[in-house]
Amino acid sequence: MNQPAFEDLRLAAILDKARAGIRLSFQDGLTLYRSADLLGLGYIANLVRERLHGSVTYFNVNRHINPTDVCVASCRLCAFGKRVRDTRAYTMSLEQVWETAGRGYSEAATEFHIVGGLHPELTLDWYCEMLRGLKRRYPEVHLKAFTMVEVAYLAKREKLSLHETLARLKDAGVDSLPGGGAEIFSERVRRIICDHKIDGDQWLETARIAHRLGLKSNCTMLYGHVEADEDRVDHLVRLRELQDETGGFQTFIPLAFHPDNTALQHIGKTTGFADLKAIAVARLMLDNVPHIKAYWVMMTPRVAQIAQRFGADDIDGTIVEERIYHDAGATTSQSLRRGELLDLIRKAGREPVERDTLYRPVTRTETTFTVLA
Ligand code: V47
Repeated sequence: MNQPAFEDLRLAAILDKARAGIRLSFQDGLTLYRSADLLGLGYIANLVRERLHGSVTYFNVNRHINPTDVCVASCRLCAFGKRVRDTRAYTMSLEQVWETAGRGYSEAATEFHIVGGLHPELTLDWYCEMLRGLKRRYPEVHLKAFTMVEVAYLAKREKLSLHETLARLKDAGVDSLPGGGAEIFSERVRRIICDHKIDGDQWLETARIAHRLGLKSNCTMLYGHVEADEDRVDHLVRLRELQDETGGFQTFIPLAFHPDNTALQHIGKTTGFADLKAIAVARLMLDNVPHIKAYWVMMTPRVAQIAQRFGADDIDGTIVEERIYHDAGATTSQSLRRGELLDLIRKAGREPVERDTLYRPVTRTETTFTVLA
């Protein structure tokens, strides 16, 4: 069999395992993160990616909606959340949420991605009414709503179980959950970057219950701050273990820390090298998660495009309006047109496939779409 000449000789054993479909160990994960042989890592990750998805790169036409930036958590990693009394803070009315959803709707979105801060006054009923109103107005649009952190906060405030809270959200219209808020599960690191947030076990437990209720979700890892390689590998292994149990994760999205306007501003930005490595290592360690997303807002469209040759098979979508990364200094645009995504993917030699949130192919005109079951 064709054997590439790796600069890092340790990668040969990892290639053998990847070819044979043998699960990589914690130690393998460390080896991958500590290797500077990016082309070697990319070669192996691309092999796995092509085995799973051939040459296809998935994208979607979606719209982000952030109903409020008011947040009780004050995470050091975050530039988006504001105190309730902060004069810069905003909270949309229900009418504003519904109206925002419709803006940019001419290029018919198949997904609304809805996340916000932990608002101390907004009730579960308010969120359910928001969801019902969206479903009434846009019945075909998939609602990918609320991070595990928001769900757990709502459950605590309403004195309901996670199961009951998720069941009510599902009944009101939640179709799946995004992957945010996982950060890094290590307690040592969480104490520094997000000490008021639920811990890693609670994040995983919320995902477990969502999956048991039949809701798919995504998962993420925030890297490039104060975490060690061991913390990253531990995070990936814990996601992999839950996925063995539930099969509910669709997509993993590595998120590079953006330091601007956060309390961790002294930490530098990640590099393109680190971002591509995060994609490749994820593809190799998460053997049971179907998709790896190179989120173009976070990576820049240029690096997200290259990532399609380093293990990623998804590039996210049109987005229309992004706040979390732009508050933290992202210099990317807020939105890409469908045609721009097609062009980026094709110019990486990949075959673009528009998907809905559950990865079913979509055909469309400018204003309507059909999901192919
Ligand atoms: O939960 C917050 C992270 C997440 C910063 O599921 C930051 O399809 C970097 O989860 N620098 C929100 N990251 C984004 C997110 C996401 C994005 C795209 C697609 C999907 C999906 C999920 O961003 C937060 C937090 O983990 N974050 N602040 C920051 N300064």
